[in-house]
Amino acid sequence: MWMPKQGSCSKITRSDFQLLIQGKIPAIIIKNFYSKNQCDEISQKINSIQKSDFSNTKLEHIGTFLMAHATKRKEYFENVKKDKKKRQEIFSTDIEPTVRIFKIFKKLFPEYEVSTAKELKNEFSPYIIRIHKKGKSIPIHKDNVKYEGREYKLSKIDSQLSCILHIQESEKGGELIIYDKNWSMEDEKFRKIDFGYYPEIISESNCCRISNLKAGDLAIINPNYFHQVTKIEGEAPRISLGMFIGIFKKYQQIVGWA
Ligand SMILES: O=C(O)CCC(=O)C(=O)O
Repeated sequence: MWMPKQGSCSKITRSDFQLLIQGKIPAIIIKNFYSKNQCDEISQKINSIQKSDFSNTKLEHIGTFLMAHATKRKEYFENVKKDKKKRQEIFSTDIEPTVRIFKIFKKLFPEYEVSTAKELKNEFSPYIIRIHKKGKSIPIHKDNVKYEGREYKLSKIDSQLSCILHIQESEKGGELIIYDKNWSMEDEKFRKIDFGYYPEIISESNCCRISNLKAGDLAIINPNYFHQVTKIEGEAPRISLGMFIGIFKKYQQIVGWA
């Protein structure tokens, strides 16, 4: 069975990450990475930012993400600087997500330097918060900065992981499905014009449906494996924080970005 490795931070080992990178397990799940109270505090701050944002009543995310700026480098780094104040409003220092998530990697990969990705003097976006309301789903897709981010030095990493911190769960739906299919170039013929891939791409693949994720849980996946999020049902939005992790073996560097 293709099953996630689940446990508290102290139960996760370096070899679990090797298994994830090799596609031998679909995910690493760390339950209660944040407490329910911490998630409530974060959700309230996100709600107040949403309410004060009169320009966009359908705010679906807070933060800047690289793949929306694959060819707009200057704009990307400018937006990242502008977002800083909002990030500080949402997270007090003791629950700052880069500090918490990087700590996992610092412990398991002590010979590696761990930080937010930088290019020259520019810092990448450290994470993105997604606020997905009723009816929203994320189609079958993969994330691969080596292919999609060729304009950035980040594309030279050896391996990419994706960390998803759940801040508020939806009442129903919003499940993460990971397919046992690693993207390769020839899969591009199944790519949709806007975003994602036609379902034929995974028609013969086993999958792992992760439906037990609650606020506070951290899911780590290998995003080069096709994955999707099912339609959100019920009134409560699904709020999650996403951060990619890149591993440069040669430089013994681990970097985070969104
Ligand atoms: O929110 C999730 O569970 C997965 C998000 C996602 O599709 C991604 O990080 O690429």
